[in-house]
Amino acid sequence: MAVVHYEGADPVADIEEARKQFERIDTDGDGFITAAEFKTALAQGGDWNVTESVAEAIIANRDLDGDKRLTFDEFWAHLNK
Ligand SMILES: [Ca+2]
Ligand SMILES: [Ca+2]
Repeated sequence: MAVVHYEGADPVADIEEARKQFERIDTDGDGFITAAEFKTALAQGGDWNVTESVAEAIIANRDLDGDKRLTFDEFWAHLNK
């Protein structure tokens, strides 16, 4: 299973799956996904081309309150677009 979808490619978003995915990406467990955590998660998913600035751009695209980090709500809102 893919760790992260770039553009809401998942047709059936499941909140339990999303939460597990979020917790896997949030490696320090503080409830926020940072660009660094996101980049690491993508690399673990086999996407080694993602640089920190690409990860930051993806985060910025999903970040609703502009704090450069994703909460679960922001993560989930994006999956459900
Ligand atoms: Ca974190
Ligand atoms: Ca945010």
